[in-house]
Amino acid sequence: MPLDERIITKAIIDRYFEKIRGILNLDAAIVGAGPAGLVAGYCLASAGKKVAVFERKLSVGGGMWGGGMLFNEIVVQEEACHVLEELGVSTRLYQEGYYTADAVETASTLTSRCVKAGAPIFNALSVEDVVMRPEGIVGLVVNWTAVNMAGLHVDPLAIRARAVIDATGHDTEVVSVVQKKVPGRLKTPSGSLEGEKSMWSDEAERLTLENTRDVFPGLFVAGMAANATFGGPRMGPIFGGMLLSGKKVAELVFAYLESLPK
Ligand code: 48F
Repeated sequence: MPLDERIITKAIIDRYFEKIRGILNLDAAIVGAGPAGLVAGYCLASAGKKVAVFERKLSVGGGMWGGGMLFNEIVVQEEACHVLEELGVSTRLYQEGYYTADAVETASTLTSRCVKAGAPIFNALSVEDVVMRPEGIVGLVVNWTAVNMAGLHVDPLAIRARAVIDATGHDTEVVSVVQKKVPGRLKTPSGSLEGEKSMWSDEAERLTLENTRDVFPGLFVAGMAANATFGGPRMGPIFGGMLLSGKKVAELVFAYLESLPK
């Protein structure tokens, strides 16, 4: 069969626009395709919610690919292994309580399960602001990462979402934006972003789960962003807290969506 470049071009344009037109009105928008965001996307889409993930980089998977210091293995504690098993990632017992997984297998499998569950991922798109109404956050403002990198003066576009999840990791970018717009109004002890503390794996993993919650009307935090928002420490290359946080935020957002008027 002779190939026609015009059809190839049209196929890509048609399919992309079909995909992006389908997510202009979401139940939940997830910012950041790291472990927390991917698990949240998988869980919410599996529960029947209309959800999409927005990732600034071309590659998805966040901080998983390089394991610890580029040794591409990750550690997961026993309590979180069931999340990897549910999603089809192989784990190996290292010593009692500690399991390891191949970082590349983990990143690629979580990505695949998220998309196949029905949560499309829009990569190379940066979330630069939120859409706000008196009742809270009702969407995201997005632009091409390439536009931002080039410093081009180009207006962004907006996406509606009944709930937004900040899963941007250490950057905590959505919460930072909200803090600038409405200073002192976050549901944190100080009303502001508390900031991430130095490494303490055990405490950090416990707090990641505890800190996974709503932080402003319509805005939830998950993963490392939850600790940065509420002042928890970093944990290094142990990923159980991220996986459990993705699951927990999906449950919280599901309950929140169910509580909203239809
Ligand atoms: O950093 P990341 O993997 O966040 P996470 O899911 O997991 C944290 C761990 O990787 C590790 C750790 C513990 O094990 O401390 O760091 O909490 O993924 C966050 C993703 O968000 C993207 C960023 O490129 C990364 O892939 N991101 C950040 N800011 C934006 C964004 C933004 N403004 N718009 C879109 N994506």
